[in-house]
Parts: sequence; structure tokens; C-alpha cells
Amino acid sequence: MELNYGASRQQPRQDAAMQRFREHRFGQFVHWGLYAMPAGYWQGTEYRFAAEFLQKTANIPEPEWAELAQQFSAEAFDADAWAALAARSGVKYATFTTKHHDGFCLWPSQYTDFHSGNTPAARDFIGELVAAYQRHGIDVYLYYSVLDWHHPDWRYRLESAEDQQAFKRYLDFAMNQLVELAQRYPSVKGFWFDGTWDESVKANGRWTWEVEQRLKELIPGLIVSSRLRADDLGARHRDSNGSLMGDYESGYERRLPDPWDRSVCEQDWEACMTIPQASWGYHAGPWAKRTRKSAAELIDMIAHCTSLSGNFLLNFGPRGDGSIDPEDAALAEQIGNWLAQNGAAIYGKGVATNWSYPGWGYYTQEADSETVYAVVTKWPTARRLRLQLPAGERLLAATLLREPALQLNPQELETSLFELELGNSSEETLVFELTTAAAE
Ligand code: FHN
Repeated sequence: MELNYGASRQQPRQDAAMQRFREHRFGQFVHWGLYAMPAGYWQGTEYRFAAEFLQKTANIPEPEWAELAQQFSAEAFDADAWAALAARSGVKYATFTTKHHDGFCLWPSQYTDFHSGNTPAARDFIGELVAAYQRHGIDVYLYYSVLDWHHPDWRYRLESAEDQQAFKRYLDFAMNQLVELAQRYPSVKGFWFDGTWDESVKANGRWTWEVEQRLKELIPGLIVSSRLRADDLGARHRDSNGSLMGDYESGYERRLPDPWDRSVCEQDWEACMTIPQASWGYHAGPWAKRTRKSAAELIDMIAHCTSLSGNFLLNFGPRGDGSIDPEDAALAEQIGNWLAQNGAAIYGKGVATNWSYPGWGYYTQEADSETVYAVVTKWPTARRLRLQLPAGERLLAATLLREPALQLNPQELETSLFELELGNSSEETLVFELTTAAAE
């Protein structure tokens, strides 16, 4: 089918910027805004839903919500402390919400008054974060919600000529803000879009196409998530011919592809994940605490994504005063400690093409390299690990990555099937570097 605003390519990008993104494998998502102050509570009631949706779940009139900006002093905000923690957690890139659905901007935008410059904090948080994270060697991406509950011209549907005119003004406003972001922060590596699922946006595939082109003209090499795009007919992520729009698939939200589904490796992709069950913004309630994921569960997800050549973007919701919840900070350190010892199996790695999903964890491999890593996240109760090698190969040795002096000698059970005796080592997530050779 002939499309004017469909996919711009049929194959994954192979330029250096894309290769860099692909090698990162682990990133930090940050959702921070006015919603971090009420943190899931309104007038003493706990709302057990995503904290960044509180304005809707608690039916708070927009003007009342907007008044929160006058309390936003963020006295504990320290961009360098966030960046230092992120670096210790092992992330290679970070994606910050510049404007979430409530329309509040974390930079002093010239196109609205509803921004962080007009708060008691009077700061350009995005500017500070971009500078601090880059100082710590972390690439920065910017999240932007097209959906906007604050702007008078936002429309969910276009049912009248008036809607059409208003929404046209809204799209001009959003384009202006996006150009403003690209011009203020030209060192960012990409844009992550959200809030693009409504009929009004789907009817404007051309605008989504123009946004992608315009931003890429302003920042060469820029990477744009698939969530921005709609085609001529309103198809999202993938155009009406089935081709991916944008540079990578960003539809995996709080879910991962099946670990045996190799079809996802045909394109670049990223999965984003919350620490609690379903809140991206900081939620102070017991509901959010009860559903927190452990470091081991999150490390499993990092390895899971790597084994399918995808990136994992783990969300943090800092508190309203700008500090990071100590439990989140501890989790970040735990993940970072694991990656400091085992990162060789993650960074720059991807699918081990000829190896099938083992069930007890994941295999990862660097493209064109012989070395395969076995990441053991689910311990077999018998403490023996079965490894089914690709036909025609045999396993010579398995070296514990964090303790290279420890080598396990594999036992051959049948052709291409080997077993490792794990002994009594503790049940943490272990990584073995495998040495293989062609069977004689
Ligand atoms: O509604 C948002 C949600 O608050 C959060 O920003 C996530 C992140 O992927 N995106 C939306 C839901 O798809």
C-alpha cells in the first residue's frame, strides 16, 4: 500500500548512534513532576493507581491541580546525586519526563506558563539533569507526552470544525515545544513519546511524521521511539504495511516478550518497567510498597531483554522534594553491584542465535563472537544445570564470570547435551562464560 507517512525504512538503522543505543541494554526512566508531591494521596485518601494519574483518579479540577506548582520547591533536588546513583546502578542512558499528561513542564518553556521556572524552585530541571548525567557518562533521552490535560486546545477526538482548529493550534504548540527542547538541549540522544493513542493524534499521522523529521534535522543521529508515530490511516507503531515506524519498538510496557520468541530480535526494541506494580510517579502508599520488585527479579528482566537483543528501561519515581526513596536507591545499588561483576554478559550483548531458550535463565552473546554467557536466574532444585548446545558443538569449560578462577567442568550426557554441577554455592544470579568447540 502506498503511504505518505509510513515507515521510513524497512531494516534496522546501522549507524553509530543507533549501535550505541543498542549496546546500552540498560537504561533509567525517570517520572517526576507535580504528582510526586501528593504521591497517590488526596485529602487523606489513598488512590491505588498510578500516582501520575491522581488528577484523574481523584477527580481533581484542573485549576486546583495546577496550584500544586506553587508548592513545588524541590528543596532536596540534586541532579548530580541522581546522576551519581544512576551511574552506580549501571545504566548507560536515562530518559526523563519533560512534560507528562498533566502538562507541567520541567523546563522553562516559552510556550506556556505552566513550568518549573514559575514555581518556588524556579529551576530548569531538565537542563540540570542533562548536564549532570552527561558528566557521569550517561546518555540522555527526553520523554514528551503529546496528551496534555492542561492545554485548552487539547482534544481527544475531532468532532467539529472548532475541534479541528483547536487541535491544529495544539499540534503547533507541541511542535514548538519539541523544537524548543531540541534547541535548548542539543546533546540529547533521542526522544521518547507518549500519550499518542487518542483519535485526535491518530488522525494526524502527518504531524507525527513531521515531528520525527524536524527533530532529526535539528539533532543528527537522533533516535525516536515508535510510540510517536501514526501513519496516513492511523496505524500506530507499525504502519499499515506492517513496517516499524520510528527507530525502535517502544510498545513493551510493564511486559516483556516471551523469552523464546526470537521474532522480536528482527528489530530494535526496548521494554520499560515500573518498580512497584503499576505506578511510574512516586507513590507513598503501602499499596505501592507491597508490590515492589526485588533486585533479583529486575536483574532477571535485564538479562531477559538482552537475550532477545532488546533494552530494559527501569523507571524511578523520585519524591516530591526531589529526593530519591531510600528503598529505590538501595535497589539501584544492588543492581549496579551485580552489573559491576557481570556486565560483560549484558552490555553490547544480544541474542545467542544458535542457542535455544534454556528455561533456567538466558544465553547472551556478542554478535560475531564465539563467547556465550549463561545467566542463571532460576536455580534448578537439583543444582545441576543442563545446557543444550547447538548441534555440532561441545562445551569445554564454564567459568564463573565474577570469579574467573572458578571453572566448572562440564559432563557430557549425550551428544550436545551437557551438565554442570553447581554444588552448594548460594542461589544468586550467576553468570558463566562458556568455552565451546566444534564436536570432533
Ligand atoms: O500513561 C502513561 C504512564 O503514566 C507512563 O508514562 C507510561 C510509561 O510508558 N506511559 C503511559 C501509559 O502507556
